[in-house]
Amino acid sequence: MKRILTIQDISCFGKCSLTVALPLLSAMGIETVILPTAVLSTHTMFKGFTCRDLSDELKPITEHWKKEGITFDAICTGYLGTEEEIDTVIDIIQTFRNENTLVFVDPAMGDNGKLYPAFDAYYAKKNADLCAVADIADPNITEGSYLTGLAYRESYTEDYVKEMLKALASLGTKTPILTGVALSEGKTGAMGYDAANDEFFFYQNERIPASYHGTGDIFSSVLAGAFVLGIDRTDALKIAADYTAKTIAETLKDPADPWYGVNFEAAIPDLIDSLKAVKRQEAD
Ligand code: PXL
Repeated sequence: MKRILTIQDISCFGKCSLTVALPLLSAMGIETVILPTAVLSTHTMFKGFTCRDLSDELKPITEHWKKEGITFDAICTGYLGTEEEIDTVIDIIQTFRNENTLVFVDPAMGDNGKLYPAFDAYYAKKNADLCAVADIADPNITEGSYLTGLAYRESYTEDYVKEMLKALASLGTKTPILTGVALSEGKTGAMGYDAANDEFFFYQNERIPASYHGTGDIFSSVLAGAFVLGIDRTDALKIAADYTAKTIAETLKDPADPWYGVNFEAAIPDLIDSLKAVKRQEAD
């Protein structure tokens, strides 16, 4: 069984970060080890959320793991809290990585041209250091623009996306993947760039005109899981994008759909079916 370490916060209520990563990766048949960086009452889109930073716990926890000889096939990071925490996480990655470890970074810090309320430009710059040690990093266009310094654009061409991917690769990320890439009317997709082979890859599906919190975390968890299972990169994008779309579609079925997160639970059987289908196809 593959074993993944996921490092991000626990927002107790709100369906994002660890409360989606753990169930989804487990459902994908991957042993999932969690390292909570902070515990919040809710995610930061609620007013008045509480937050207890757990940075001081990260070193003692990981030192214990090291003594126990615990290893990981992949290390994934998501929403982190502070610049110091990013430094600690980079240390943890360097301590546990070997030549076979997949390091997957989701530099979660903003959307729609803006950083989340807790972050500023210094935090964004620090995230670029984290992306520098990543095999795969999957920012959206907003995050990509903060990471690379390229101007944020709401409408853009394929050349802009490719330029941003190359700029992300020059930070050090081996395979950057930009999410929320809209290149045709009514579609949304993700484009990746394999810097070593100078190859782009792309998958898009129908854009559902609704936006919910936590879908970026869902996409990243499933994508990281698919890569760690050794699934081909374009199939991995398809599995993650189609599952994320399905979670939104399930949410929209409910007339009292909650704004704070999606009904990812109802779509888990679809995720498992799509994994089985890809494995059957790869076996043929
Ligand atoms: O979904 C990203 C995320 C994760 N964790 C916390 C957040 C957010 C986005 O706002 O607030 C605490």
